[in-house]
Amino acid sequence: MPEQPLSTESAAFRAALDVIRAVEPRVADAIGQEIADQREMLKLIASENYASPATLLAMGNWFSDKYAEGTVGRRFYAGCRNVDTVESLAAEHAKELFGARHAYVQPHSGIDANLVAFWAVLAQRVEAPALEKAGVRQVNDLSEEDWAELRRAFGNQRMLGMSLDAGGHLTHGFRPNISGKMFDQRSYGTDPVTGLIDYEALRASAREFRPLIIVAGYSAYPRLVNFRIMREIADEVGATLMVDMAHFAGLVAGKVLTGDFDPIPHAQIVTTTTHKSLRGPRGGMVLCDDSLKDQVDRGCPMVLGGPLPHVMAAKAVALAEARQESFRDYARRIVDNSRALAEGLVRRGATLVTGGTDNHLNLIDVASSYGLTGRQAEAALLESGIVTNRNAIPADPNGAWYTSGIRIGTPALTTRGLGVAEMDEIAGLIDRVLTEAVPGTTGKGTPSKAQHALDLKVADEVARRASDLLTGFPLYPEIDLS
Ligand code: DSN
Repeated sequence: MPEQPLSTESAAFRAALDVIRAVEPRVADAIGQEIADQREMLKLIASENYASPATLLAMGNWFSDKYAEGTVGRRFYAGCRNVDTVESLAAEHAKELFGARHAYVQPHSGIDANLVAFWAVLAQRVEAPALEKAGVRQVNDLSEEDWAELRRAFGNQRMLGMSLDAGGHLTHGFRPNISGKMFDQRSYGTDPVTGLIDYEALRASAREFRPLIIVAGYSAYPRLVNFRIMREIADEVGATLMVDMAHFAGLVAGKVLTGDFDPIPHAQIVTTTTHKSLRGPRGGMVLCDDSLKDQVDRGCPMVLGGPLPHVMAAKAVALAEARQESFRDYARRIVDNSRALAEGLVRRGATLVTGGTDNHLNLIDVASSYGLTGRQAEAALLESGIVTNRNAIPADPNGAWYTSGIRIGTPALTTRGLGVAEMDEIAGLIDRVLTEAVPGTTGKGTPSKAQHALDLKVADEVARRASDLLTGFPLYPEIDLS
């Protein structure tokens, strides 16, 4: 057989690893091991994906060395013309892809994007009126007394966000996060029977609490959110609607979520990460209407350090990819796969929070289905070659650390090309492991929420089957590092 010519991608990554290996071989080895591990594992973490080689390569270059505080054409440093090019490209692609009026692509992560959004709203709704009242243009011109009053006002604002156990996110006003220290937060939950957001309860809570900001969006809610109703409620109580679409941005980009379920036409401000279902580099982004554009553009230096131009370059590449027709097909397949996984699990007797899914994720109630905590289930699945994460479920009897849920998502496996038939088989593998696993005991023989026991033979058989299944769907088939 004649030897296959080396692909461009293989040559590029091999050369990069050779250069790294010459300086610190252990780093090169760890990078090589990471792709080997990812190729072997059945990755069901709902917030992870596999970025394209072009996206990955766009991050490893000289842009990393450049400071570029400010915005396009208005930098605090000289020599930013190439950074301006990639930042403009990323923003243009984002605006076109999502139909947004304005895009700010500098946030380094989801929390950064949320902080930019919170402070943009605070600047618009709290700071601007205070400046106007004092008859000055900027905060440096305020008297000490007026400044002290404004700082008190910043610390005295309210936010309404989804509760953590209903699937909300720590950065939506919870105490361990800075957002909870900034805002007086109240949560909305889900209906105890259906598990769905109860919009009338939310409306009643908003009427009573009168928040400055209502945050919609989630990291573990398996259904759709009606952003038209959320905006109606926000308008009624004088709140700004902010949507954190980090988890489902890929479904918005791929036009699976449209109309009432597309946040862009309804929210004044939308944040996202770029690395989850959107399949870009690790990072964040803010989209907004014209009313908040100027405040959002002050994200750096307001809450961000200098932008990461190498990551903005990769965002531009990934967003260009997401504008291709094939991305719509990808987004549709994510949801088809998620539904197939749900059906396979329910058919085998598992209980899912809300009974199923409309998006990219499912939440298995492993306590009522299998008598396990989330932590035990997560460990048993990992032993069997299936990577998931534990997650609280509504009114979780095991609390936020051990939890009673396992969250599973399909963006990553869909990127590898797995389809609904494979999802049904994976549901069978998950069900087998969780049926066979039993709660363990502590060293003193008392029941443990952390330990579990699983027959090694079962774990091995499942891991082997998972690995065989993945062989038919190679990860990065164009990259050969051997
Ligand atoms: N870590 C992300 C997730 O897993 O949902 C959110 O921050």
